[in-house]
Amino acid sequence: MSISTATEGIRFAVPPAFQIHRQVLAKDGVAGIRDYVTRVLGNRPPPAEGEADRNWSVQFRTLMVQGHLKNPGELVGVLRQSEVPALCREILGPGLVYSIDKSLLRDFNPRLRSAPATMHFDAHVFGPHIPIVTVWVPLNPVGVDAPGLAIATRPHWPLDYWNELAGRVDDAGLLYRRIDPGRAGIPQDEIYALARAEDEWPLVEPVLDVGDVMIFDHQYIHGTQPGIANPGRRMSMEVRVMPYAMAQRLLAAGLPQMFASLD
Ligand SMILES: O=C(O)CCC(=O)C(=O)O
Repeated sequence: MSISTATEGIRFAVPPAFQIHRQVLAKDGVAGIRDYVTRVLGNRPPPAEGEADRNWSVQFRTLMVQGHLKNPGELVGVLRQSEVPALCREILGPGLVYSIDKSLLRDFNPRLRSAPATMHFDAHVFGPHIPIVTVWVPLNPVGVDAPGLAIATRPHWPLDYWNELAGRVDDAGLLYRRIDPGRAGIPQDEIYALARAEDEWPLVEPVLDVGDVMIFDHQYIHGTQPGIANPGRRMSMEVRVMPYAMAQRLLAAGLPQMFASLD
């Protein structure tokens, strides 16, 4: 595939958000989620010899089905009691929900050979036409010793990969036919090679502490931060937020998923 990276000429009704907010979450609340992740993911079996660990994330919905989680508010309450809903309202407007199916917890453990998330747009989850942000919450410090995220500072970059997502929306302009999840990810080295060819380096690897959140629009490509020499274990939570009215339309069109209120 030939890659073009120009983003000039793209007009945004609302500029896609890319924000870091420091010390907005209660540290004891974050520690509670970290203990929870340790309980639900910490004892997973190691992968088979020579295999990578691909079971280092779990969706809220799966936890509910397994009986580990009665109410996703047990996890998202830490965000709801912070300024995060107001920050999301500034971006998306009033009346917000989060996805129970597509919000998740992660336990990246190099000892188990956890496979880094390759680069992707979160737009491949619901489709590029849906207004949505990811609230990414580190549960331990990331960016120096433990891998956080590598994320592009330019929406729709690389453009050809973004364009691949467009055109997969149904005729009613609502439901999105997902790219095969196995193909939705793009190897980090390919993205870093493209970045090297750019005049302005388009990737950042934010250093985040417990209590910080990163909020980014699904139009930014990102993946697990590569390149840390002896990476430490990292736990995190990612919550995908969209307008209630949008979720209602998706549900009415038959999307078999669950949402809960962020407000
Ligand atoms: O936590 C990671 O390493 C990947 C996170 C991710 O892919 C996401 O937030 O969509």
